[in-house]
Amino acid sequence: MESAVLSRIGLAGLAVMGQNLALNIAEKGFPISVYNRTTSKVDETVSRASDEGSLPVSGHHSPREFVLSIRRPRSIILLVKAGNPVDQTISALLPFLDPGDSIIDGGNEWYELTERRQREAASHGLLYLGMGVSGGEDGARHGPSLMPGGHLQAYKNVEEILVRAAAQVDDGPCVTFVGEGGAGNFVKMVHNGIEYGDMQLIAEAYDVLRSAGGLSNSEIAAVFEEWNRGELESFLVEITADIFCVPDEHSGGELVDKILDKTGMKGTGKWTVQQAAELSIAAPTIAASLDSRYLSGLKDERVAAAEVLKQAGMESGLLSGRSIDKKKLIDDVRQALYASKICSYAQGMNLLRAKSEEKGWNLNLGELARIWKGGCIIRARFLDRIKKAYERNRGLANLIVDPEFAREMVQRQAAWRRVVGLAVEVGISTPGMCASLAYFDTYRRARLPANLVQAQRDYFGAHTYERVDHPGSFHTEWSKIARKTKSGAAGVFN
Ligand code: 2AM
Repeated sequence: MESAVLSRIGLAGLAVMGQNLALNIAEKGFPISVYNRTTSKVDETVSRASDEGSLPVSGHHSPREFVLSIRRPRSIILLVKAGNPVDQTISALLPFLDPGDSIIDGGNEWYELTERRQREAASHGLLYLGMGVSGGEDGARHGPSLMPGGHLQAYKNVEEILVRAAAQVDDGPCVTFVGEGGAGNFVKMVHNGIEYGDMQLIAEAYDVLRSAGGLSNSEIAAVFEEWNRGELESFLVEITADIFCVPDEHSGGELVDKILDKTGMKGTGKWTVQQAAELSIAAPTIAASLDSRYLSGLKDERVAAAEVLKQAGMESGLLSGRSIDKKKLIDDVRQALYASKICSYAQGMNLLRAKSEEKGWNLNLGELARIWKGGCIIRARFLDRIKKAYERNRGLANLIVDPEFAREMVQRQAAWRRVVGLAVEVGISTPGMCASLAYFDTYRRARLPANLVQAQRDYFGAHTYERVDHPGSFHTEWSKIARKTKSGAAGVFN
């Protein structure tokens, strides 16, 4: 009797993401119960459900009523602020949950907190998932990319729902069971780190086109629109083209020129860089993107520095006298952006692999690239190529050495060097492109000057070194021998 009115699933936390995901799930035919601490948002969601096509959403004002309205074994998605609010929401629901029920945290949670909550949930017989959700408001409503990790059974209980609610691409829904523990949150964190890189690289492309190429906003819009029809086709390139078309209602011109040049952030990029450092994985493009956000925040200092350096003789027009072939520059920047992006993704993927090895998550990098093809902010045509690269070789050491990507990098490197060279010469900071190029040039070189650093370490700290021609570790009395040698031989300057 009662089961006829019970919901298939519940969702607690009805801010923008929660509301939209609840409506999406309901639209796919799964009756859903919703709850929010501030109950006006419950009523708002129910009213939207009615406006958007009598969707099966039932609103509840108390945690008890909410939990009891869901069919057992219950699955409840939480979309509340990460951190304490998740614990507080779980505490509110816990007295009414039964063994076998599942909690699915869809926030951008730190993966270790998810693992802690998983253990606590298990002590109550509950199952737990930490699920990355990407795609913003629109993605949540019409099909996000979903990255669930934790208890496999908790995933199985909602698989049919997630598969329908996720974005759909040519090779399936953008959801997969990522792995155990906090794997879902970790993968979402790295996704966001990669997103920082993509946004920074696009911003640098814009800066070179604007500052060196002298392109107007409408010309830049046309360039990005054109790029979105080729290898760079992606959500971020598409929205970037739109941004340059939006006029400023207040004072004419385009709105983009009136926006204060200070970037906000919520922390997942910082976590990505911290994790990369913890795991000894080089992620210079992502780190450069994070640093750029920090430096962008120092607006007042930058304005003052510009003035001090002008007084000190810094020329503002380093470009003067240079003739720039606009068409060639645009084509070079496209290639530089693409090659830089490959290096950035290579860093993110290698970070995922290192964590997977540490935690035993057995992450499938090709499958992760696949579920990022739709729904999420970094969705892009070339993710299909990344997927295929890992399908060809699951143990691929680095995307750069996949034969197809290797060929593309070589084809683009001359243009890439021209763009970075020009930017360096005329003083347009391109930290992301420079970091990517340096990553490429470091990774591809069979011999680095690390021999000298080893010698220095052994000189002052007796840290020992290995030799290229004999096994074992060696130590040399550098200063003694150097003194003797110097006293015996005339230097070139003597
Ligand atoms: P609220 O509407 O009652 O503020 C994003 O802020 C979401 O997280 C909102 O749904 C918000 O609920 C919820 N949230 C924030 N802090 C919370 C807390 N301590 N307990 C429960 N929900 C919280």
